[in-house]
Amino acid sequence: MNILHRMSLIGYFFLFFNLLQAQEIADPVGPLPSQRQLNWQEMEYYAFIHFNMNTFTNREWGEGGESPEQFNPTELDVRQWVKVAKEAGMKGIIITAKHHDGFCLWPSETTEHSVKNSPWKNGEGDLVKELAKACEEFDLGFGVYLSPWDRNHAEYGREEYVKVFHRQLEELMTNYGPLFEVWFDGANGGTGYYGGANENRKIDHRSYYQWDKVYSIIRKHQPDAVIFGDNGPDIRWIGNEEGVAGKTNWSLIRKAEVYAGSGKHKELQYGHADGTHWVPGEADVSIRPGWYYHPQEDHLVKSLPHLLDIYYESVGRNASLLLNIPVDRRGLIHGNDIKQLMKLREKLDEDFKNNLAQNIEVSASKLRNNDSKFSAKNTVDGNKETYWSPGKNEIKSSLTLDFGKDVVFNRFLVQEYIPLGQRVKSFTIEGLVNGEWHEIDRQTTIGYKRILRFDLIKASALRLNILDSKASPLISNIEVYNAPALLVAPEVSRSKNGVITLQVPDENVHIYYTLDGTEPNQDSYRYKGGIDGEEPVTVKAVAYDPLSGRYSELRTVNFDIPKTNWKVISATSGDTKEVFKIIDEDKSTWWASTKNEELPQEVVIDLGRDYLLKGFTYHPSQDRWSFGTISDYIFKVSKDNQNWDQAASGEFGNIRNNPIEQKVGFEPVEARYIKLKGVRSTDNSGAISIGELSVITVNQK
Ligand code: FUL
Repeated sequence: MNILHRMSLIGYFFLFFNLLQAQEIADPVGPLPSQRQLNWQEMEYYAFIHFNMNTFTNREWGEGGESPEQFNPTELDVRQWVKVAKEAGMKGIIITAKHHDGFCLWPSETTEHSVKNSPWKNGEGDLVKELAKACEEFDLGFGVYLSPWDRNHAEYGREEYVKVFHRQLEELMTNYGPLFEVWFDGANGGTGYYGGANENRKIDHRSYYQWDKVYSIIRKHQPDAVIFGDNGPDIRWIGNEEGVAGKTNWSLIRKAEVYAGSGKHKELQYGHADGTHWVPGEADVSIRPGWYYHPQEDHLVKSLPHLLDIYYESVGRNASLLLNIPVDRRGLIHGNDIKQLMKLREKLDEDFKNNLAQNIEVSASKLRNNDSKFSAKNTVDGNKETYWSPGKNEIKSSLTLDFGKDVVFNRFLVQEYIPLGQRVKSFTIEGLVNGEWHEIDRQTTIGYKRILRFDLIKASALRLNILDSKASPLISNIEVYNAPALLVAPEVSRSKNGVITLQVPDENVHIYYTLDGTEPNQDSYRYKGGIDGEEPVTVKAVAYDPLSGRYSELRTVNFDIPKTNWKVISATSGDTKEVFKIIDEDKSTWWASTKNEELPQEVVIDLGRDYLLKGFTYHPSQDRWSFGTISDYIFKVSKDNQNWDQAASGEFGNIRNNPIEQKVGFEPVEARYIKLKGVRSTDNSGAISIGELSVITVNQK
């Protein structure tokens, strides 16, 4: 045998060996995703729109006895919704075609409770159709939410309604083009109008709706649509309505154990490593406190830092993000929501602008290093179909990205090749700093996508160490970024004993402030900890990023006298142990008098000594479930808690729709005691409630 011959035999042997190994590496580790689940997974971020009867009744759950006459948007423009979603970088829209109150946004043949009997477009409109068309025009996916629970339908709870439900589904599946998702809610059965019966109807969620039939209708007409339900079949609920997935997040669940009503919400958040089915998580959350539009929440649209956390804790944790935007009564997305959506888009574009790992040198600790099919290079080639694998039975393994020079970064994005299953159980990343490896982060699962945020690190190389995995890890993509600091105006607060605190979400930025009314900059005081706020003072503060030289917007807060010596000395009813919350300088806490009492109800506060007062402020509770917001008031003052003078009385105009802080001025008067009397409230709870009560002294603006 000549040398050439021998070489080729060895070559064949290796080729054969490689093929065999390739075969085994690529052996799936089940359960596996379906093609429709894989397609959906890449959408990552899309919009929920809650717009329906509740928009007009200012409710979250209508009871079903509403009249179609009440549905009457005046400026409805679905193209506005679609343009906003598109600009925000979302990939689709899911609309509440029917919510629990049973009102249909399309002219269903199954019921009179729909747009066809509403004044909107004289009953000729079909909102589902309009939106489907607009989504098509702007190349967005389109999906529908169809509530199984129907508090309007007379037959709900009986056999007949299930047929109606199936027919409604059939209408939606056949008349509105291709859908990417069909959404079924877990809330089911209870009290309702039910055609006038007004009673409580219970059903067995698992059997009543005949889910097999439901799924077969969808599969028949919309084979590419994924079906969302608490436990799937295609996508699962993430177990909370805050938009947060677990740090450990398996796309698998033991389906028989978690279902609507099983109460295993936490498990939905994490999934099960040994799950029996591939059912990845979708994180749903509203940009406001409510799912539906309420004018009283116009000032409560989530902040940029909050939205950013939601993104990183959903998309960054192997879930998709379904962000709800409530459309208002005009039929438009409100300007406040648009502003926040665009801020989020801008920040995400900034964070993921320059991938430092693109096409750089990558090497792997294990054998498959130079094998093109499983090469380490595949993780930075921008091709999701290629991946690195260390080889069969190779679990503990690592991959090194060599930047060739010192590079600064604070984001690490990694993806598994999920068509062959989710495998990684634990991993770390390290940075090579001055020739030594430093651990940056230690986590558990990866899945479709994992994004880690950490403090800026300057390193010449980055190492991914897989510590444990179900089988050989298959890593398809790695990206590394240097996200600029999050620059938002500092939050300014004062404690009851007069210490002022300034806060920003990003630790890498500096805070500068002034107390003399001038605009702060780098030459002003740098915030290092509590500021003495014993006297009335105006704080102006900015955040500053020393790396980019940029400033945030300015925050100005006026503080009047501190409440250090204040005491609530009486309240006509309510929990006296809780009443201190009205002067605790914390606007998120609140107190209410006893429900179902006669109004007025009042509170009396001792300011500790005489002050020259010229007004007061009433901050209503911001709690979504609060009651007793005062609409009509009387404000009295006294020097001795015996003889009282009325300083002001009147109405807090529009406080029901816009529950922001109310400021009332009056003729200056010296007093030590103040009394707020709630004469009427915005509801008929028979109570008054207060978030925070403050005074305005003569020295303050
Ligand atoms: C919940 C529903 O009951 C809410 O009204 C809302 O539609 C939300 C998305 O799902 O369970």
